[in-house]
Amino acid sequence: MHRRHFLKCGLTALAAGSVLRRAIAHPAPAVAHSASAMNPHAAPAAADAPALLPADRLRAGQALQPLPLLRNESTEPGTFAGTLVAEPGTAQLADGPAATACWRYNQSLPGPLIVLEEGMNVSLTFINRLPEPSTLHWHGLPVPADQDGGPDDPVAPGATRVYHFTLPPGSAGSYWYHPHPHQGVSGQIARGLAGAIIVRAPQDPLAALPEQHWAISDLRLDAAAQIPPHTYADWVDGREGEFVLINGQYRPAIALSGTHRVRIWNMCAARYLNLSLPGCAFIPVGSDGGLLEKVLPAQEAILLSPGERMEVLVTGADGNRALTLLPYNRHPMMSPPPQAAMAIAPVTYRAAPLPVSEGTALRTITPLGEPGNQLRAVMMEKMGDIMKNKGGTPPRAFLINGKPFDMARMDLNSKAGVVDRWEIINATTMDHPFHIHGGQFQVFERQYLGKKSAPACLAWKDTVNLRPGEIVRLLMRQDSPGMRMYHCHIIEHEELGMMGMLNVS
Ligand SMILES: [Cu+2]
Repeated sequence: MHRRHFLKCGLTALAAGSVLRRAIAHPAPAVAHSASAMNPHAAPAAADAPALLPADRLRAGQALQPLPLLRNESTEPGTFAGTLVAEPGTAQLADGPAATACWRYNQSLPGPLIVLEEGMNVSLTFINRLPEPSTLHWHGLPVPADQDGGPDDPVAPGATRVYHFTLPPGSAGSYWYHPHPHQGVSGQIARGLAGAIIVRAPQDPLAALPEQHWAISDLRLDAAAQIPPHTYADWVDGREGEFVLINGQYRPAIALSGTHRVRIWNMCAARYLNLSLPGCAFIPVGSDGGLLEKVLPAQEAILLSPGERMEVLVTGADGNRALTLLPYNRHPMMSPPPQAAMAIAPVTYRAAPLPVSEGTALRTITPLGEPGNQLRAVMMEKMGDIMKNKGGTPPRAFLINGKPFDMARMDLNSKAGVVDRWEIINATTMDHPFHIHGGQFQVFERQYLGKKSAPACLAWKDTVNLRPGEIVRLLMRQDSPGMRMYHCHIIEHEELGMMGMLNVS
C-alpha cells in the first residue's frame, strides 16, 4: 500500500466527528472524490497475502446444480422441523489431491435450502459440531428476538439449540441463514457457513414460473486449495474471496430461459455483486422481503451488496452468454478496486415470451405510515487508528454513533408496534451495507451528492447499501419486544465494531 495512500486516509478521516460534520454539510463530493483518488490502480500485494490457487485448477463448467433441500422431518401440515449440523469437513473444489478443508451445514457448501410457507410453525434444530461457539441467524425473517441467533445467544461447541418461530402472513421472500456469534462470524463465513431460505406465499402471481436459484458466495483458496486466514487488508476492507461460487460451484454452466424466476443471494462477506449478462437484461420483480409492488423496467446490471437478495426475470435474445461481475468501486482502503469485469458463469440463454411486463402489479405493499419514533445511526471509521497498526487484527475502529459495538450496552430504543423512522448516515470513505434485524423495512429516501431521491416503488428490504457520504431514510416496525442488532453487513466491519443494539420494549 502506498505511503501517500496512508496519509490521505489519515487526512480524510481524522476523527469520526469531523467526518460526520463534513458528510452532513457536504454530502459527498469531497468524501467520494478523495476516496476514489485514494485507490492506487496497482496496489502491491500485501505481505500477509498468500499465493492463490491457479484458477485453472478449480473444477469449472459443470451444469449448475440446484441447492440441496433441507428435509422436513414433520408430517404435520403447516409445520416444518429441520436439523442443521455445522461441522468441519472437506469439499473437492479443485482437481488434484487436495480437498479443501471447510465448515459446512449438513455437509453441503453452501448449506441446504430451507423452503417454508407463510403461516408455518417452524422448528430448526442446530447442532454445533464446530470447535467454537456459533449461532444460526435467520437473516431478514421476522422471528422473535430470542429466536434470532444473535451474538447474545451463543451455542457452545457440542451443544444443540432449537429455534422456534411462526412465519406471519406477508413474509414470503428470499432469506438466508448464517452464523452470528460474537467476534467469530468472519472466520465462520470465510470457511463456508451460509445457506438460503425461501418462504412461499399462498397467493403468488409468479408461482407458475420455474425457478432458478443463484446462491452466490466467494472463497479464497491458497496454492494448496486451503482457506487461508484473514490478511490485514481483509479486516480493513472486508474479505473478498477470489473465487466466486454459485450454489457452491465455480463457473457452473447455467441453462436459463425467459420464463425463469431467478432468485439471487449475495452471501459474500464483502464482495459487491454488480451482475450483468451482456446481451440480456434483468427485470427486477422481488427484493429481500419478497415481490415488489410492481415489475420494474429492465436493467443491464443489478447491484447486490453483501447480504442483499433479488428476484429477477431475464430478457434478451437466444445465445451463449457470460454472467459477469462488472467493476463496482466500493472504495476499499487497502485493496485496489476491481478494474475489469469478471465472468462467473457461462449461460445458455433461450428467449421466451415474458410472463409479465413493466408496471404489472405484483402485490400490495401498504406503506408503514407515520413514524412514532426517530432513530439515527451514523457509520464512522477511525482510519488513523486502523492504519497505525498494520499487523494481526486492526483495532475496533469501525463505529456507529461514535462507539464500537459493546454487548453490554443498549444503543437505541424502540417500542414494539411503533413505526421507527431511521436515518442512516455513512460518514466514512467506504461503502457499507446496513442491515437491521427483526424483519423488513421500507426505504423512502436516499440523499447522495446533495440530491434526494425516492425508490422506484415500494419494496421490503432488510439490507441497504450506503455510498460514502450517503444518507438513507427508512421506516421499520419491530413487531415484538427484545433486543435487535443493526450493523454493517461487511462481516469484518461488523466484527470490528460497526454494530449496535436496539432495545425494543
Ligand atoms: Cu462496512
